[in-house]
Amino acid sequence: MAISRFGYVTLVGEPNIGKSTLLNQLIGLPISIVNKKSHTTRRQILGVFNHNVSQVVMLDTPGYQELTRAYDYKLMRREINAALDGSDLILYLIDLRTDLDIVEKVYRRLNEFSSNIFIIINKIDRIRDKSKLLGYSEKLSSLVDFKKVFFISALKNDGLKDLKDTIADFLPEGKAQFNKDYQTNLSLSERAQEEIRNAILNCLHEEVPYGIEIQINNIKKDKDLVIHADLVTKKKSYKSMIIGKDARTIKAIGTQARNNIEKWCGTKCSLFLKVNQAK
Ligand SMILES: Nc1nc2c(ncn2[C@@H]2O[C@H](COP(=O)(O)OP(=O)(O)OP(=O)(O)O)[C@@H](O)[C@H]2O)c(=O)[nH]1
Ligand SMILES: [Mg+2]
Repeated sequence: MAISRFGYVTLVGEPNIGKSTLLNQLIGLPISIVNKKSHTTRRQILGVFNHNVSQVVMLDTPGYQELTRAYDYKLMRREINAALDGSDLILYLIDLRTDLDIVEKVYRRLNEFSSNIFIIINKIDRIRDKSKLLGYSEKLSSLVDFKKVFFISALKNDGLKDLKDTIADFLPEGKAQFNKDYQTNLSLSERAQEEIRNAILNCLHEEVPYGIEIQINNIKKDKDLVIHADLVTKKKSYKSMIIGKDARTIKAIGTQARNNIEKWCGTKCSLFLKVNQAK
């Protein structure tokens, strides 16, 4: 089908609400890493899909927080604002635990960028008593004037067909801007970096994962993929935690990241990780 509609759709919502899970489901590929810990997505990630007569450019963003003292949040807020700027449609993700006062505040901020806002209530697979959904959405309608509300489970792929159809119909008329095979703006090196970060989030805890910078020093793809990366931390104590007893932690990070990289690149991957302490 020829493409006659085109637009930018931005996913926004508090950390851990399921933005990256939804992006991956809509694109049909694990583009953006998903983790049970908060603050998984650190930068703007773009995924593209064609649906019916539309080409949809979807932007995943770091978790949006009204109140935070996190030292690097300014940077992430900049990423969120950059993604929101120029959106044709904003998908604001919440769940039944999201405080309605916060929804109202965030909604007002989003409105400064666009009045085209769909509210997406995610994780409905967790709600046994479905009547709660109705009560929540009634309260919501009395507070904010959104275009549409959807009840979905991004994890279970529930309600996504309707969402996808509605997004595709909603976008303005326009020509496709990307080749039909184009799926993401992340380079091979950036995707590898994301997988290493996800493995770090799984293998290390509390503040440690957030105090590690990943530098891809060399990436080469012939028949197989070969990656050399440094894990850089400012803290001496973190360095020994990353390595772990008998180098078990760094090995676990390497194995997990390598397996996931191999899943999407479809070839064997040799991954060499080195831990460095920044001066
Ligand atoms: N039960 C349930 N869990 C979900 C659903 N969607 C996402 N999750 C889980 O929620 C956690 C966070 O998902 P992410 O997609 O990483 O959330 P995010 O909003 O991108 O998080 P940040 O990048 O930290 O802002 C993961 O453990 C997901 O498996 C859902 O529909 N139902
Ligand atoms: Mg995310």
